Amino acid sequence: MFHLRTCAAKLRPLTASQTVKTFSQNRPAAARTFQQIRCYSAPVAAEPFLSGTSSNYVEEMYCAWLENPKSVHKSWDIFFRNTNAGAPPGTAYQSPLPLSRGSLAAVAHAQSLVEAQPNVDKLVEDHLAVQSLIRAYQIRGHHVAQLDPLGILDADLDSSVPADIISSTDKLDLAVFKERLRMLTVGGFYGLDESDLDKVFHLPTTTFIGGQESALPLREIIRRLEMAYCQHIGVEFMFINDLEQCQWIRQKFETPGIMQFTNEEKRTLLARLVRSTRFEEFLQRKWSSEKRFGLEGCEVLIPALKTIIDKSSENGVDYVIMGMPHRYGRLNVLANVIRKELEQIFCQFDSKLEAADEGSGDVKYHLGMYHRRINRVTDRNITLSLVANPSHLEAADPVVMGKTKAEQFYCGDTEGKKVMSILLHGDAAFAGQGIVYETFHLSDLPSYTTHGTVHVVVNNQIGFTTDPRMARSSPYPTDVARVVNAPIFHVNSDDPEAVMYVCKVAAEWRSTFHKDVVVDLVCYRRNGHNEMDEPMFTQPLMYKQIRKQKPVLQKYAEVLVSQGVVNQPEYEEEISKYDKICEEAFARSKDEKILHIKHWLDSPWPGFFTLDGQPRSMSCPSTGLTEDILTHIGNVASSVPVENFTIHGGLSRILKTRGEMVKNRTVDWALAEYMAFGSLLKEGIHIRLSGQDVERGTFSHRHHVLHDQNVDKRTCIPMNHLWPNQAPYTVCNSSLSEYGVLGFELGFAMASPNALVLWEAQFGDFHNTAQCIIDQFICPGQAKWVRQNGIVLLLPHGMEGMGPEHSSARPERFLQMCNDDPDVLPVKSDPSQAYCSVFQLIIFTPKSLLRHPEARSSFDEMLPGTHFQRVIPEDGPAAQNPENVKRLLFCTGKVYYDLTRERKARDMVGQVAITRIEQLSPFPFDLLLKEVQKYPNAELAWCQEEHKNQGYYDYVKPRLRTTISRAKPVWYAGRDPAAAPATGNKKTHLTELQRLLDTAFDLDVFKNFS
Ligand SMILES: Cc1ncc(C[n+]2csc(CCOP(=O)(O)OP(=O)(O)O)c2C)c(N)n1
Ligand SMILES: [Mg+2]
Repeated sequence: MFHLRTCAAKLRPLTASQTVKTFSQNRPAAARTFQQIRCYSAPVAAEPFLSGTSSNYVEEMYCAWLENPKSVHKSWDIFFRNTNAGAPPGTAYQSPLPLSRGSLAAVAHAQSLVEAQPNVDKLVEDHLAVQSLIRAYQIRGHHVAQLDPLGILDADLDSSVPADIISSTDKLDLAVFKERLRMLTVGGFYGLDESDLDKVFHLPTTTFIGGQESALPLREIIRRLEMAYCQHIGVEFMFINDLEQCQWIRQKFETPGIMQFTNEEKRTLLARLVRSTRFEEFLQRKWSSEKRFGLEGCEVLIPALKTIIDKSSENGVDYVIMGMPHRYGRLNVLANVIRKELEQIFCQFDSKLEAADEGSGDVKYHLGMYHRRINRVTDRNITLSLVANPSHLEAADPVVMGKTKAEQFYCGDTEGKKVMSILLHGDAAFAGQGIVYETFHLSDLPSYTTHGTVHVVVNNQIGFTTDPRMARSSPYPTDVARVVNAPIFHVNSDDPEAVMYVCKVAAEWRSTFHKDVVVDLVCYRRNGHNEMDEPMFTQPLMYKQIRKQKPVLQKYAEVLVSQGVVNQPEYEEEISKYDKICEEAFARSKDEKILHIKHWLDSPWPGFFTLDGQPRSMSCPSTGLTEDILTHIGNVASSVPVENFTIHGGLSRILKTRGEMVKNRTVDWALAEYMAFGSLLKEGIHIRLSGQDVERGTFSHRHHVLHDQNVDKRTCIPMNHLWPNQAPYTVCNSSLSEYGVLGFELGFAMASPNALVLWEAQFGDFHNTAQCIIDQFICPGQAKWVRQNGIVLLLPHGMEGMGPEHSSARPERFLQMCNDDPDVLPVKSDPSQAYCSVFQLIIFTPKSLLRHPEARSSFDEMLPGTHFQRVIPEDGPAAQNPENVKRLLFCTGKVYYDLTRERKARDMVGQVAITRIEQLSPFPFDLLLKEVQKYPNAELAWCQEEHKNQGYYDYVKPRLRTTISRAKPVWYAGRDPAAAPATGNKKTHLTELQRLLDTAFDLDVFKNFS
């Protein structure tokens, strides 16, 4: 708009013939875009009709006049001639003139021109009014579209008709229509009146209602606008700030007769509705007292999804990843969209079915699915995957996106032409859950985009028992999608053809612009929240109407029969054919005695598992690297591996220090991370590190992305310059989201077992805004869905006097989720025998230790033959004379450095041994037993800097006691219990620290308790 206004303001007076020549040389024949060269010098403010939306229209007229002065109305011709003849700005037609704008002479001159052409004013105003009217329909027509199949609630929660639309909610009632027209015209919003209805108006290029016509009578303009925008489809798109995209949508919805279906398409639609409807009826007949969260009231969802998939397949997509809640017909989607064998679904209703897999398993409507088949409409292969999900509505959204991104990444689909996602939402959840917003904000970020998701909202106008008028503040449940400029197509789901049409357009939009799009299926929920629930308690009027509502299948069948597209026997035959399919599958389902959850995997990892479903390898190979490799990675990490690249002076110093460390054969944490990543990349393992500010590192220690100080956006990732055939390294700063981004990375990690996907929290405590992903997916995912996931969480943790925030990554919570039994000593001490849900996934990373001079390792500790050490035993003087040791302190993390400093200061290196536990879960019972046995005269104490009710104590103590068969007490040296993770007062922090060190080294302190 700004652009057009500016252009219009620059129109310069030229004679028509002069300008036509220049103009036609400067633009392609068909294009009707405005060329800057044609400039009209009047400032916008001087021509009131050039303000707002009218400038488009005047510009149109001017273009037409330049090409052929006779092509416009005589009044326009005169107006432009007056202008070009030198009528001062604002005086060519204006009446009355703002005195402040021109000289009295100019006013007099203009007045004479206007008087010479008395109809000009009216004509210009009328054309502008018509243009405004067209635009009003495009912007607000959806507010009067007939979207609610029940006809009782307005989909936008507002029953008023926008003031600038000449529509009536009862469009067939001419009297109402006339009254509305009168209200808008008499005295008028538009200055039009009834006599104008038969006048012919030129149409601007911003509308397609004309089809082949460039002008139409006003009556027909209104009728066509009503057809396009106020029937069963409400199109919300005018907030999109891209002209091409707006034109594309206008063309799809305004072109007369564009919504046509062949008889074949209608029959396919009917057949799909038959399947959708009869599937639910079949379940209802067989298991009338079971919850199934059926689709009744939105049966059109199945043909809608199939249309999106057909159309996308036609456009080259061969893998569709879907996410949906447990609700509205998930089983139906599995059966009729993904095409899971019906007997596999039906057998799950059998309460005697035995579970074959370890773990908890999950209810049938949470399980995922992966299926490759031929798309019958396009005859192309298509893979469909429905991601398993928890009850937590919308939680699967970012997971689906992440998986989609990974599948695109691994098949080189850089533009999302082959792999796409479809997300289903409920109206209440879409509006209410913040994760929806977080996920939308990932949609256009370079390292997170999946190049467009098709969102389908099952808008049954209720959330459990809550009326939408109490559940959201936005007009539509879909308003959240506006933040990413996604077009939103609201559609009345009792009009199946309208639904199919918007789904087709949505799929085309995605394949044309590779951006998100929303289909809002305005429907109803025939039953209660589930099939057992009584909806009349809370929605009496709505449900009175629903009881009267004819099912959509019946309605559509009647329409097609009346059109002669099918006849009644054909329709009935279609029904009995599908019923028979269901019955036969039901008979077969009785043979299923065992439920294998692994048959419900959404992301199979071919080759990773044995036929029994066990991972092929659980050994922990040596992690050592040769000196050459260590040196090579170290050298790359301390250099800028591209030419003519200027880095910041401070960074040069950091890299120089790294280089010196490499010469001295030592590593700090950042360099060690480089070594770890670099060596995996060498082995062909893709690594993706994502999170807030991970490229540099929150603590400015990492610097995996170098920035040229002279060229905007020129960056270098040295890690990608290690070896010619290495795997790619992806490191990406994320949006400021934890829930969304962790979910996304979890989804990314689902796609392949041969990748290392890491998510780093800015500070460890921020993980709790992503708690749902941890509690519902990471921890129980394997138990519920037999689905492994290799995601790694890096959580900066440590008590450093920074206050209650930023101190604790809450290790106690992760440990509480682990399922190794504190009271059972594993029979074999091999860690691979221990089964744990959050197995080696959570790493509590350091902050101050990143720069601690003692937190360094030598290359020697990383050479071939070295392994990850689950426990680092005491190796100082205490270990030389273990009988003399009075106390064996166990600890983990950074408190070790405080303990060793204090021990040295107190000259107790021979009396107190300190053993570090590096892997808390699975608990290293075997190694700790050896440690305890080594120091027969030592008291045992656990030391931690976290408060007593936090940290590791509650986890470690019972396990240590089991290790030693409860032969001795395990004492505690640490802070008292507290509600906050840390004090905000620096002095208190230091006092607390000193107290815990005093306890740790006071050899008499526990005497009174024994
Ligand atoms: C995060 C979350 N909060 C609460 C619930 C409980 N719950 C289950 S369904 C439902 C209503 C959902 O309404 P809507 O999104 O409109 O979907 P519908 O049930 O109407 O299909 C609620 C609140 C849940 N499953 N997830
Ligand atoms: Mg709902």
